[in-house]
Amino acid sequence: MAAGTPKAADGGSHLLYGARGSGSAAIEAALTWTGVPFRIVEGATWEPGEGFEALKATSRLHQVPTLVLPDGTVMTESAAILIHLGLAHPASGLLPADAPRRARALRGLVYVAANCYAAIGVIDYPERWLPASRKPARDALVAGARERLHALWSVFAETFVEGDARYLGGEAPDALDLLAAVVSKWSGARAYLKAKQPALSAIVERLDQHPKLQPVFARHWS
Ligand SMILES: N[C@@H](CCC(=O)N[C@@H](CS)C(=O)NCC(=O)O)C(=O)O
Repeated sequence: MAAGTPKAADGGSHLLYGARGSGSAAIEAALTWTGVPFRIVEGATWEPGEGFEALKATSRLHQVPTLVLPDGTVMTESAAILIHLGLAHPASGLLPADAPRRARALRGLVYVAANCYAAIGVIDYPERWLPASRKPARDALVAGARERLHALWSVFAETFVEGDARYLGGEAPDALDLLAAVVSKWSGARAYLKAKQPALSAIVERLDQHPKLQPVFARHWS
């Protein structure tokens, strides 16, 4: 994967700012799934360097994933990026063609981003909510956010897992599978799901092993 400092995508390809083990894995998986050409620039808050400097010049919150479209449009927010890719590539199945199923997938994508991903932001960066001088309160905030995150995953499982479906999308994965599989990697969620929500646990583990996506996940989590 090429590192570099381009601010906009060029040559007709998407440019993904990302880092190993981060939320960029969901977008990398979606780009791989659709088959569109893309390049990766490695960089993140915790990975300073040339790539991170380019990311800082591209996106105000300096977060990954940030995707630069071939026309130079900058996209952040995982759920929005996945929805965009699904709309731009309808044949990919990232978004279901059937309107009720698509509505359900959109609901799930926003649920994961607004609830689960947001809780992880509190767990990873409590200093953004409480100053260092308030260490006991900060520790309590992290513990509470982690507990809330796990409860949010239970609500997700109870709302979005259908019977003994192979994936959240049904027989084949969709964008919701990709986001749920990646965001559930953090803050003990996979162990929690294994113990409390075995059907969702089986789905995300199945997705990890999907032949088209396994190389992406292996690059991020090996
Ligand atoms: N709302 C964003 C959250 C993205 C996010 O929190 N990304 C993390 C990595 S997984 C990040 O870059 N954190 C660094 C920071 O916030 O400084 C989304 O849904 O994509």
